[in-house]
Amino acid sequence: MMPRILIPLALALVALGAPACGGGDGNGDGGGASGPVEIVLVDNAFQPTAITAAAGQEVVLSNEGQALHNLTIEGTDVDVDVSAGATETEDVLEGLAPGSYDIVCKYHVAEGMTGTLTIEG
Ligand SMILES: [Cu+2]
Repeated sequence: MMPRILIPLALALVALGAPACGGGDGNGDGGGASGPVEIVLVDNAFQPTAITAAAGQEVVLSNEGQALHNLTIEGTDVDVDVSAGATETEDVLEGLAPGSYDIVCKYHVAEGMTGTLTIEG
């Protein structure tokens, strides 16, 4: 009968489709609320610039640049510095209402280090 063949195949497909090992620019779209959302800070930009997260999802901030960077979420109290080379896990999204927010690095706004954060309801 078929199940003995189909079950390993299904597991293989799940493994291939898991976003955890890919990193980079696909975050938010398929991951649901499991695991943190990753934001990379470089000189001088957020990667990606458009970030989608679930309410309360943890955020991993990785500063891969040479300069001190920052995540400020406009209209909220969130204002987090990340030293050059540092990676920090933050629960800054807790308490944020679903919606769209502008994010900036307060040190490099003039250099265009801005983005958008969408909190899904
Ligand atoms: Cu910056």
